[in-house]
Amino acid sequence: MVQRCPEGAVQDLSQVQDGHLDGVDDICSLSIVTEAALLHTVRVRSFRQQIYTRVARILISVNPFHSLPIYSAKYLKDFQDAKDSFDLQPHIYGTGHDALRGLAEGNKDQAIVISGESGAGKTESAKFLLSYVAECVKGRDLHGNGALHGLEARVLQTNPILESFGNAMTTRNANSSRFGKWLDLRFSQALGMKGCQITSYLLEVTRVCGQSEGERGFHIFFQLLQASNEGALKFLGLKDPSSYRYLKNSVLSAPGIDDRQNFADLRHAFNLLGFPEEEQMQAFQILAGILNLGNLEFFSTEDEEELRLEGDEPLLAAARQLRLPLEQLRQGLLRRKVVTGRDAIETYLRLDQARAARDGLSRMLYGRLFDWLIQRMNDGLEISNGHHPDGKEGRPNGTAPRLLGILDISGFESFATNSLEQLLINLSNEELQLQFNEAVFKSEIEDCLKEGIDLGATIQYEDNSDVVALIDGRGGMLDMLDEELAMPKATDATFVNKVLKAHSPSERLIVPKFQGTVGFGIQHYAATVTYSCDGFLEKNADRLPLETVADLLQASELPLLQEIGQSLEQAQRTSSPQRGRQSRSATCRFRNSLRQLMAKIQASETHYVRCIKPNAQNRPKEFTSVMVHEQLRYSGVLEAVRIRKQGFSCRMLFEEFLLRYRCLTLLAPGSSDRGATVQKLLEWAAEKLAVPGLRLGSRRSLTGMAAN
Ligand code: AOV
Ligand code: MG
Repeated sequence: MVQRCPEGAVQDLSQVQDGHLDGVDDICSLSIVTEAALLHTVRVRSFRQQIYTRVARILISVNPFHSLPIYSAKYLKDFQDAKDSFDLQPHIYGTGHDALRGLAEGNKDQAIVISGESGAGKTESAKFLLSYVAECVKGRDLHGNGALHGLEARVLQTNPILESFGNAMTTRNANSSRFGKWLDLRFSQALGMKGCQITSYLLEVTRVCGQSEGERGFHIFFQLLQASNEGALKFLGLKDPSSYRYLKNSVLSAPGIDDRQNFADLRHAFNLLGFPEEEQMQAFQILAGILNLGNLEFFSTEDEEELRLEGDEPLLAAARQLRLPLEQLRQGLLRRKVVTGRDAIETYLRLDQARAARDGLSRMLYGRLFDWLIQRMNDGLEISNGHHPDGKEGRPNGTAPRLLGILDISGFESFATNSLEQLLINLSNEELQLQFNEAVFKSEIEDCLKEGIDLGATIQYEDNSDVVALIDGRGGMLDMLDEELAMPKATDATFVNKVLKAHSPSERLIVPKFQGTVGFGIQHYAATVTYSCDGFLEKNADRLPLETVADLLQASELPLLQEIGQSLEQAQRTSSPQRGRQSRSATCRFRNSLRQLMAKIQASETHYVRCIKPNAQNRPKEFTSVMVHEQLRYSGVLEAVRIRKQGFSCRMLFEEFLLRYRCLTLLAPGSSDRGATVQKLLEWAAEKLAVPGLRLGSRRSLTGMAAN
């Protein structure tokens, strides 16, 4: 759980001054900004159902937990028609407006980074943004008949598919995204939509085989079980959730989630995106196959010489749904080849190995199915070719597509037990926070320094580069985890010992209190999280669940499984042994994709949406000040306000300044040197008008940075 500050720290409303009480649109317009004023403004506004507040170009969004009438066609039109989003109330459509304007005017690609803890409203924000963008650009390259043209409508239909397969109920959020996504929207020069590519990050496949108390498996399983009672899906032979080991401990229904309706929406989306009926059925068969695989149980013969299956029914059902040769599946699950010298002998797996292989196969099938869905959607959303949005290409001749990226990743997480998945999710949140710090704070300080204005100690922000280095730097935790792959005797415990030895003492690394604990704590930017490292090595090695899995899947009668089998075989063939296991490790792949993502964001003009969860119970009209304060603090919003104020937010070129205030030069005659004239004017203003804090930059590219 995120650490909270004491209630008293944010209750001191004596800090809130007159004129602050009415909840301004843009926090930066307050004359004096205190933490209390910021918190108060956000609170007043959220009770007025004004869930959005601006901090310059950062948008704060407080989850209302009930639907609001602020996303109607009227709102859409108002923003579409607006010249400047700042002319209107702060709104997520305003962020969309700014990004589209950036695309239309500038040379840079645009990125919208949405962050916030689990349940804060990131995914909903991403959906509102996407609908806004789709509506704004509809028909621009065609003849603009007022309806959403095919591509824009299809891009919107990726949501029901991604959410059915990638979202699940957690204790934090009934519709929690269990993967991260980056949408790369591509536009022509005339801002007509030309394509969309989805990149996904870290689907939480462990959820397929089991869930923590009070949680649910992926929505799609429950949708399918409901729908398979009737009509076309009866052939799947599915029963109720209690019949399946993988769903037995799941909560059955998620509040606010209508599985039946969502399944209808999924089918509609599949059809609209051009998934043929046979392919849809194959995807459902794979899901049914996974549920049946989960019911396989093994036992050893008394002499422990052999491993057998307890009852053939689940195996028969799994083989039937996956269209796999029965005996090949059975043998694949029970035996493996051991190479000794030149000979290879077949042995039975141990009981625990067989169970791990069964679950590994299920997870792999689900993960590959998800990747395949995204690949198929991307193929169908690619209109023109010749450019792939990998972020490397510039726009040299002005004709290449313009890119707008929208990022919605899993929010910062801290559960009762945290594993490698949480470490990687939290690392991605750390990297984003670092990027935000660099974009907002460092560049501000550097700009001021260039002008010879030393902000000294006035600007302090929580620099998290040391946490990023601890986890992701050279010789950091993840490097060490990869190194363990090459060590024959390595265990999770040896890994933890090495980490503690190499990196402690450190403010960021917390050594476990009890000896023998295989884990450590990390003081993240948002909170301290304790990680249990059991299984880190195995997860990182990312071994194939069965040696024979590529052959087995290619023997299936389902073309989709054959395709997955072929891609597995190809990956095996192309992975070079010289580069070693480390280059294939799960964390290595993740770190590469994270680097690519950060490079894309860095190369873009970035707009930030900071989502705030106002209470832990997901209730409307409840605002827990301590919780909100903490989120405003760790997300850097408080510091962003301060820096804006202290960092001399008003800037003008000498020429502009003199043009605007020419009349004053009559009162305070200047010299031929523009800088000197401006300096004189400022001194005159400071004395006569009692305006404090006007300063001049030494490089004279600015008139100075006039405080407030
Ligand atoms: P998340 O994406 O930030 O969590 P969601 O976007 O799924 O959070 O929001 C959680 C729930 O809050 C939604 O299912 C809605 O019920 C409600 N909600 C969010 N934003 C709005 C809004 N603008 N208007 C009305 N209701 C809203 V996670 O994926 O768990 O990190 O990982
Ligand atoms: Mg989400």
